[in-house]
Order: sequence, then C-alpha cells, then structure tokens
Amino acid sequence: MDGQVVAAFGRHFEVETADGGIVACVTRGKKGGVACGDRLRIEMTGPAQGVIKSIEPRASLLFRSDEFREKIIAANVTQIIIVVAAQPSFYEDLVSRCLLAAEAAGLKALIILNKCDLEQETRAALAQLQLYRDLGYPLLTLSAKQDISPLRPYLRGETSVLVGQSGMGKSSIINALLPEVQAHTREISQALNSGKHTTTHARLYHLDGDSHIIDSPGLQEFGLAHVNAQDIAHAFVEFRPYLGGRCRFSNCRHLVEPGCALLEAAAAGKIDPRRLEIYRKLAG
Ligand SMILES: Nc1nc2c(ncn2[C@@H]2O[C@H](COP(=O)(O)OP(=O)(O)O)[C@@H](O)[C@H]2O)c(=O)[nH]1
Ligand SMILES: [Mg+2]
Ligand SMILES: [Zn+2]
Repeated sequence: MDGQVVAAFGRHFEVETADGGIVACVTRGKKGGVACGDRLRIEMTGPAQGVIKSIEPRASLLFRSDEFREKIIAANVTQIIIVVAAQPSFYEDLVSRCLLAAEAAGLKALIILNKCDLEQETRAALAQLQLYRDLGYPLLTLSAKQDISPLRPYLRGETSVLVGQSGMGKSSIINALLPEVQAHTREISQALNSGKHTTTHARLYHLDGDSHIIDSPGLQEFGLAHVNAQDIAHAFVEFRPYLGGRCRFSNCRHLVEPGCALLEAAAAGKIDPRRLEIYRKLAG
C-alpha cells in the first residue's frame, strides 16, 4: 500500500493512505531517516497498523546537521517559511542559517515576522530584518492572532514547512489556517496511541488538493555541517557575483586570502558584516 508520512515521532509514524485513512507505522530494524512528508510503501500488520517497506525518491529533503549527526526536518517540501517574532526575541543567526539551508536544498524561502500586533517591538524587529528583504527574500508581517489571510497567497500550490524557535507562533499559524483540523488530528493521534511517544514532532496538514503545510518542532540551532565549503558560499545569494574565478587564487576560501573578490566587496561595504560573520563561522 502507498502512503505519506503526516506525523513523525522518532521511529513511529502516522501514514496517510490514498483513501485518507491513517495507519500507525514503525520502521523495521534500525532503519531511520524517514521524515514527515515522505511518500512510502507500507505493509499492513494489523488494523490501522503497518510497517514501512520503502521510501519513494524525494523531490527535496530539508535537514540540519552538526559534526555528529543529521536531523531530517521534512521531505518533499517546496518552501521554507521561517517564523520569527519580536517577542520573545529571536536569534538572527538562525534566520540566515535557515535561508542558507533553503538555498542549499533548492527551496523557496519566506520570512514571517509574526505578532505584528505588538507594534513597538515589531518596528525594531523589522529594521533588523530589512537586510533579508534587501537580499530579495519576501518578508511578511503577520498577526496569526488577528488575521491570517495575508499568508494564504504564499501557500497556494506549495508544500511549506514552518521552521523557527519555539514561541514564535508556528502552531498558532497552523491553528489559524485550519482551526478545526488540529483538534481532529489530536484525536486520531490519541486513538492510534502514536501521540504518546513525544509531543514535539513534525506534522503535515492539507490546505487544499495541492497546498500542504508542515509544522515542525522549535529549533535553537541549525547546523549546516552537511553543506560543503563551496556550496556554502553559493548559498549566500549576495556572494554569487563575486564567486566563480573572480579571486586571485582559484582555491580561494574567501577568508584571509589576498586578492579575494568577496573580501574586497565586503571591504567596499557591498556585503553586510552580519552575513560575512556567519560565513566565517561556517567556512572557517
Ligand atoms: N500577540 C501575539 N501572540 C501570538 C501570536 N501568535 C502566537 N502568539 C502567542 O505566542 C505563543 C507561542 O505560540 P505557538 O504557536 O505555540 O508558537 P510555536 O512554539 O512557534 O509553535 C503563544 O502564547 C501564542 O498565543 C500573535 O500573532 N500575536
Ligand atoms: Mg509549536
Ligand atoms: Zn575569495
């Protein structure tokens, strides 16, 4: 039978089948690496229970990693939505890192500044985020509590994943988009008993036939150890004009080398120091 992972709890998964039914699945043996959004072949082992036989090839895979391990966030998404809010304060580094992960995975990116009903705090956050707007990333100010409608056009035809620190309002956004669905999925989860494994998990919701959205657990860090040095530089959209043989040395790492086109551009004020700093951390 074919299905799609709509919730991932470690080694336990809820898989939605073509008829809309939900099957509680496990992976056999130690096979890991199944993510929310994955399309699968499963084998039924009981009523509403099954095992995962194989994963279909993925159109995309979003993950983060440090030097020790990789953490898959979602599979088959087309867009990353980075959710920040003025309160509690957010780590700007994380915004850049999520954008880099989006570029490395070939995904669209959207930044949401949520809780814009908190007007004073929002003004300061907007000034901070102007950099990303200047880089060409869409930035939407939103109050999930007051009006979710400005977000809807961005979601049409996309499979989006909401990422960000906890407390920014990711789940509130889902709740505003799909007020009834959330309670309903909780009930199914309880009935299947798959919800007991952990409360922090990724879950996919259907907005319409070809628009879907994944809520993911809050993250504090976004390691990019899986992106190699060359791809990292290219993931900085504003670096691209200075890459590809513009430096004196063909193996330039753009860190300390003389005659580096990128460092010259930075010295001329064409690259924001915040971004260069992140690059140094990642490539150094
Ligand atoms: N003022 C305000 N608070 C919000 C808004 N959206 C979410 N919150 C609050 O922010 C807190 C965290 O929201 P939640 O959706 O759980 O964040 P998540 O951890 O990113 O999923 C909750 O107390 C929400 O009520 C908003 O638009 N305005
Ligand atoms: Mg949440
Ligand atoms: Zn260089």
